[in-house]
Amino acid sequence: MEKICLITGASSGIGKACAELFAANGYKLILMARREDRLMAIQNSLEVPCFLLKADVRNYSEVQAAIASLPEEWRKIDILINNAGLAAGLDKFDQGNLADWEQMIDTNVKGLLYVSKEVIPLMEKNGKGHIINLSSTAGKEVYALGNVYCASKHAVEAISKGMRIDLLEKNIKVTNIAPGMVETEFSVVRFKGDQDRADGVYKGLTPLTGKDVAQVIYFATTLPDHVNINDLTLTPTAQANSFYNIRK
Ligand code: 8X3
Repeated sequence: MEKICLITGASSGIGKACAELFAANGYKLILMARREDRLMAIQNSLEVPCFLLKADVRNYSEVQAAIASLPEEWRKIDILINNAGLAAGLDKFDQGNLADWEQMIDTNVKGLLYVSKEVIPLMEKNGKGHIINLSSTAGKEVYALGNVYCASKHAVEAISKGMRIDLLEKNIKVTNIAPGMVETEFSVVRFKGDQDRADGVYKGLTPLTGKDVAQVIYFATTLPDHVNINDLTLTPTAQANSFYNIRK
């Protein structure tokens, strides 16, 4: 039977890798992101039906309008991957940039809430659903200079736990996925385009790729109806947690 997966932040990184993997497994995709040109390029590269939603998850009215615009045949959403998120800056707390803080909290926390709020009623109507929330090892431990980014991912962890409890009666699975170092645009965005600094984050070790994370996410969706992965942390083999890794 045809299944539909909605992915936020689908234009790059883990989101794009999920789009490719779920498409390869026959899913129809609803791809949400701000960058429509990128979404169109992804759509053109995939061989499954895609519905594109140009929306900024930070803007509740945009999210509401986007989900409301889905035609009837696209409203039976089986899987929601709450992937949109970012880190902005790596500064001492007292030197933190207010715009960075707001961007992280608005995207990583409020964006996830907004999209979930609009999609859950569709899953409820469908009698089941699966929400995958992208947290991070930064949601497990707070590291130096990570302050607000770590806080936003700790919030994702709490939201995953809360959703799992409150959505029990709606038969909606909630899976929290916490990757460690993944080489995507993540660090380039965090360091505002400083590619050398971004490269330094992964120097001397083999980081995860978006595809690695997508494979784990996909696996979580292949389990029988009565089985759920609540929480899963994955890191490169060379990384133990936020604090310890080995570089050559
Ligand atoms: C990304 C992992 O270590 O940069 O969420 O916080 S880390």
